[in-house]
Amino acid sequence: MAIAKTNLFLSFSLFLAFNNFVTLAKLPDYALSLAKLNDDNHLEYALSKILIPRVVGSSGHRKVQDFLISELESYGLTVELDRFSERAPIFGNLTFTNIIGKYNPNADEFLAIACHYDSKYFPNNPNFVGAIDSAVPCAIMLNVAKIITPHLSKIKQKSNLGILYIFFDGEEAFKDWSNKDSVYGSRHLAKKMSEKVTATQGTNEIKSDIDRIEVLALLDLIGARNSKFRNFFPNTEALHSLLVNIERNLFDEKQLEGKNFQFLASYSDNFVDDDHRPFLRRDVPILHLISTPFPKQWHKPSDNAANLHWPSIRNFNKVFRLFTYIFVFVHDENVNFRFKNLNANW
Ligand code: 1BN
Ligand code: ZN
Repeated sequence: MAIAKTNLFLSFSLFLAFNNFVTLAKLPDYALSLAKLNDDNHLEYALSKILIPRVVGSSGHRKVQDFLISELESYGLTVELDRFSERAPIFGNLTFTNIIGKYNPNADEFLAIACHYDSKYFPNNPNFVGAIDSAVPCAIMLNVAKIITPHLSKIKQKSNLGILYIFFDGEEAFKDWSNKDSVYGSRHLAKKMSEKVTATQGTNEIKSDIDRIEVLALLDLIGARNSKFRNFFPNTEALHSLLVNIERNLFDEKQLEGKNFQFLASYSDNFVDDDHRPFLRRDVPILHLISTPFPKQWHKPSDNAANLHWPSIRNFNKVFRLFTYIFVFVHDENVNFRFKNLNANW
């Protein structure tokens, strides 16, 4: 009980800390100048390299894997591969590879940002490219990492924080979505991270790698016209409202295209299964950035380049770039989103 109270108190103070920040009438200057640092050519280039059929085990999958690794390395991030084999329906034994780009790899705590890079297998459609699912989220993650990494080193951190850019493999079911036929990569990585225990610098506190994740922001189904991203978890509500606030501020500053607000200050208790499940089960706080209702092209051949809505992609990209940078900027040792979700239904 005492522990629960402490956690609740810490979460509440962080909530206030972020809310104090987000209630600022204007974005601070550092955020506004970061909003202007666009590299849309890179965003389009990254997407063009990922937007090919990339079913696990295929030549396209290997090409995308190589591209992600070489990009992350070129930004100066430390790249770790989590490679393993598992049996899957239809395909039998498959090799899966999670790719993790690390900023400040020896930090004590991490902001984790994730998406999946495999595309879904359709027996009747070998050309399926999964644009919103999830080539666009992968391209956004690369673009954010490329732009903010050189600027992060200029921040005088109040605490020892790193960033994990996680590209999960094998999110999609090969046959029918079930607990076993889905999220192959994230199940493996969550288990591995929970089994690796290390001592914290300075305090010598023993902690698993998974408990060092302060929040896992999972990006999925991004890039369709009129997308809406709601808040799914009460314990990360402050972070979701930071996104809402950044978007409104950028709109006021005329830094966004069009008038479609994508981040809705509304709560949904409809759990959407995805790569976060194995982390959630281990109490990792989650920010699930998936558009609901699902865009109409979800798991259809029309989930391709022709149906992407670029203003929405660029706007999401900019809001999320600022969110990532601000998280590091305002972060201090009191950050703790780990309190139990009430009324959990997963
Ligand atoms: C998201 C994108 N998902 C698969 N591709 C997860 C999911 C699976 C969501 C089944 C709803 C139902
Ligand atoms: Zn999918």
